[in-house]
Amino acid sequence: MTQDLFGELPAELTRENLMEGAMVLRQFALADAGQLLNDIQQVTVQAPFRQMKTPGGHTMSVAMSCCGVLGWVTDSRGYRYQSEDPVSGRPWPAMPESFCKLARDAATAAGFAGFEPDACLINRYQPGAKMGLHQDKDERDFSQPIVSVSIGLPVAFQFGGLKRNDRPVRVPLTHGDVVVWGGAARLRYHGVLTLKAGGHPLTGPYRYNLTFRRAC
Ligand code: MD3
Ligand code: FE
Repeated sequence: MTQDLFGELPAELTRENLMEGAMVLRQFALADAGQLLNDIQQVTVQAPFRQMKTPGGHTMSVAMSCCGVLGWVTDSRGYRYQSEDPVSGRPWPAMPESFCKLARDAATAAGFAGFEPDACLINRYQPGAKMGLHQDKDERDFSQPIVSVSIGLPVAFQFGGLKRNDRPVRVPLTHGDVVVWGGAARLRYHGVLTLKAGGHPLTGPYRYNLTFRRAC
């Protein structure tokens, strides 16, 4: 039953240290995936998925929404966190309890007890969507970790170094996997390779990623 599209994945709950500060909790969110998807649906009724524009004028291939006190946005003015959804002008939807609990529990399991995210970015990848190598540095306090949750279709994640040119390693991320990035890993370059077409029993043609951050 468990996905094994990369042929070498552990089919159980395991913890692996990818690199200093980067902990992969395989299948940590598996039992919660249905609830998380329901809550993604609720959030995105209020704050629909949209493809934002980069400051350089390119439309992102990943569709995004946010929940929590702060949401991440990009437009011609730059990248930033803000408390209103620019599409509706209203505050972002509250972070569902299922999201908060998972983020806290995963952070604790990875050694970051006390993590209280104030921002959750919801990324939706369709076939062909990707995210180029970048750093997450729009947050105030880099001593706070980032928790990311993968739901639906598998993808190859790229995990690089502190310089854009450092050669990235490829890490398969599949349904239910959670990664906690903190400490020395927090400012590493990372990205997502192009999503291949497929069908997942819970998400159909999509991969979702929830990224929990302490933005301020
Ligand atoms: C490594 N999202 O939204 S999450 C992003 O799968 C983002 O949608 C990807 O990168 C996605 O900014 C990857 C994994 C991730 C998130 C933050 C990191 C990896 C990270 C911060 C530092 C190092
Ligand atoms: Fe990122």
